[in-house]
Amino acid sequence: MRWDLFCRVIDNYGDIGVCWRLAADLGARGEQLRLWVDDPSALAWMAPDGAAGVQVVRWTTPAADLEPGDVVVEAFGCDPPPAFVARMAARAAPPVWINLEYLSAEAWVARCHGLPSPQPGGLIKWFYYPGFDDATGGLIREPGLAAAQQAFDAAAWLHARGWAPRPGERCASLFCYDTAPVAALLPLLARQPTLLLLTPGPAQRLAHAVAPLPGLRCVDLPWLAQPDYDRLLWACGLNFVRGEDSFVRAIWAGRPFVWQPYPQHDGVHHAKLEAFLARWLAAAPAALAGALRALWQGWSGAGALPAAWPDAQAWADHARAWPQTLRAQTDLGTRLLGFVQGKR
Ligand code: TRH
Repeated sequence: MRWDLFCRVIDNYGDIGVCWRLAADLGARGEQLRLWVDDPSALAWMAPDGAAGVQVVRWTTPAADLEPGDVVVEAFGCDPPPAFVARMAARAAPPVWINLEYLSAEAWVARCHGLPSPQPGGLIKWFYYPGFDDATGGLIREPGLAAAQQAFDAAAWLHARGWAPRPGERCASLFCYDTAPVAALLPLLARQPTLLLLTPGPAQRLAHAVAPLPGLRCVDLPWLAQPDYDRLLWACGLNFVRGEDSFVRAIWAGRPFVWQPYPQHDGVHHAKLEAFLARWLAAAPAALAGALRALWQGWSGAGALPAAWPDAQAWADHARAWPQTLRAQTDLGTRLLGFVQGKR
């Protein structure tokens, strides 16, 4: 099918990150996509090699005068241009129109996923919610992911980039918002010899504002292409991630991670955090669940960072085992293709 995927970059990199991830996944399955984006600048580092089947179109005002394809996806309610919508309505068989929403583990997501929203001109826009169970739109997980992870040589990859840990050092990565309590985290990490790989932006700014600590070696990373950022998550024994896309990729990495949800003024990120913690820790041993909950809450500003660190082995076991259930579910790309076929 021919797809038009609309993306407006509001802030940060998740809008384009999620859209690119989805476009590349669908393109690899033989779909033809136009990715409309108002600010494609981040793609220069995120996707320097492009992707099969994906054409990037600069979303200008007024927008390019192109004929809609078979499917229109607007990411995060970004409203395709009115003239484009008018052309959608004018087609004998209007495209299937999807509003791809933000990811949340909250229970209401299952109730809202797949609901229709009638639009002027007789069109219907369908709400598509990613999520963590079969009643939602699922999580992006491209078909080759598990095999690529299995074939990956972490030590060789880190060594080739000059980021190899010294003997006895654990390797950790940090990707966070400006609100993260990095100054309180670093002494906790320094209790064990640690190589901390800092992503550009807040992680580097905040870490460099802390005086050097014995036991902690900080290295600045450049922005990595998405496939290399994945490899970084697979290579590290501990990852701090944020937002939406890096969060999902850290789950698939099967390594211990700490998630910082995108901070929102109304505090709804705390509800998002609690909803995920409830799912993620439901089957975890009680001591581990308590320690992880306190750490994640402290990292997201719902309390102070606890002095006690979760048991490393129990955490590693949980991080490896938990995604197995999710892997047994159908991924988002497959579900979306089925959803669209069902609406055509
Ligand atoms: O950048 P983010 O904070 O994006 C956020 C969230 O999506 C949030 O939900 C949304 O409301 C807000 O944007 C507008 O975090 P996220 O979602 O992890 O996106 C970062 C993207 O950048 C992701 O696709 C991974 C990618 N990335 C790289 O490709 N290379 C890198 O070196 C790094 C650090 C990230």
